Amino acid sequence: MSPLLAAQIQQFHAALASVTSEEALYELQVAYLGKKGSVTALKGEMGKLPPAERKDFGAAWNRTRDEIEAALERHRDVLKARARDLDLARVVDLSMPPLRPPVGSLHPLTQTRRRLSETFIRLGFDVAVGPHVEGEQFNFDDLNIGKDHPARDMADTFFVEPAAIRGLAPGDVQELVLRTHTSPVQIRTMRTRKPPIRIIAPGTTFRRDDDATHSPMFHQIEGLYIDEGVSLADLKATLMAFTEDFFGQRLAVRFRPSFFPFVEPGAEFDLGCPFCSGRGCNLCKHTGYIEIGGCGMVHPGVLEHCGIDSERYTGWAFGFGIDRMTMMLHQIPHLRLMFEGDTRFLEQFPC
Ligand code: FA5
Repeated sequence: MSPLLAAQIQQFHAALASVTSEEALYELQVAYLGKKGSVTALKGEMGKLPPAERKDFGAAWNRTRDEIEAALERHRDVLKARARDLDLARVVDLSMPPLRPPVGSLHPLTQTRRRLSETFIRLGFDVAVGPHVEGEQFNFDDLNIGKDHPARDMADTFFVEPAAIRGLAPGDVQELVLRTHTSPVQIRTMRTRKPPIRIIAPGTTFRRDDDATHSPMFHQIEGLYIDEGVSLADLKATLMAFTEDFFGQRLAVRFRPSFFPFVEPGAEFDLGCPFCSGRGCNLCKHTGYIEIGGCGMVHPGVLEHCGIDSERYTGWAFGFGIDRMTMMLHQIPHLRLMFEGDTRFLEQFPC
């Protein structure tokens, strides 16, 4: 190869090694291969050579140009890759943990219902279910709630078209209601099972109610224990064990005498407010206690309606509001928040 061309290649590679930008690379290309570039200028030298040497010089010049062009191309790729890495490093912090795709979670009420069921299952209870649309006999009559009882008032109860219902004699048509409590599941269970009976029945219930702590659609959990020699002391011990397990702390409990036609004696079950430890706060309306629901010893008349010998067996029952317990657990100020389906609210209860 001509020493002139060899010197050009050497100089070019030395200059290329210090090029760090695409602009500088373009300038180098122009300096060697542009119209007035040093390699382009050497092409003019060919005419000055003896004719016999021109062919070899021409071939060597072509090789020199090809080598320079290939080196320029390779260097351009390297610079582009370097710039891309730099951009990535600026935008993406590769040391950060990967983003998780958004995942849904169980509704806070479902979470509470499952926790309640798990707690009572651990205490030896089975889970029983009943329909939302219930006959008046199971929702009211068999629970000693007579035809003239205020609970049957149109103001409280949603009535549905009368029809025959499962579980009663064929052709027995009844007034149907959306069940106003989970207590009809007591009746369904006692009619179909023999003591000892130990069940819980969580489920949806309906009443014509609507304010900050009352909703037309709400949830209760019923508990029922029937056997020989069951006493009020068993009820108290079970509810205390449940409270400790569910709330993870020993809260004060209070039984306030109250009237429900299907229990005797009957009581309201209150819990010492877990937020203020009984000192008084907005959630417990400054009483130090929060009402959870009703309970008591199953009325002998109810046992007899279900074919259970009330001389031999006794039992207790309770019915608690799941929505209220969820409000207590999470300090939710208004019941309606739980039924609006607003994801900004629901996202606060991951599970
Ligand atoms: C009853 O429903 C009885 N069946 C409970 C019972 C069962 C007593 C077994 C004795 C033996 P009560 O109407 O008080 O009782 O309702 C029980 C709980 O359900 C209330 O303390 C409250 O927590 C909840 N509750 C009642 N109505 C609503 C409503 N509209 N919205 C939200 N929660 C409600």
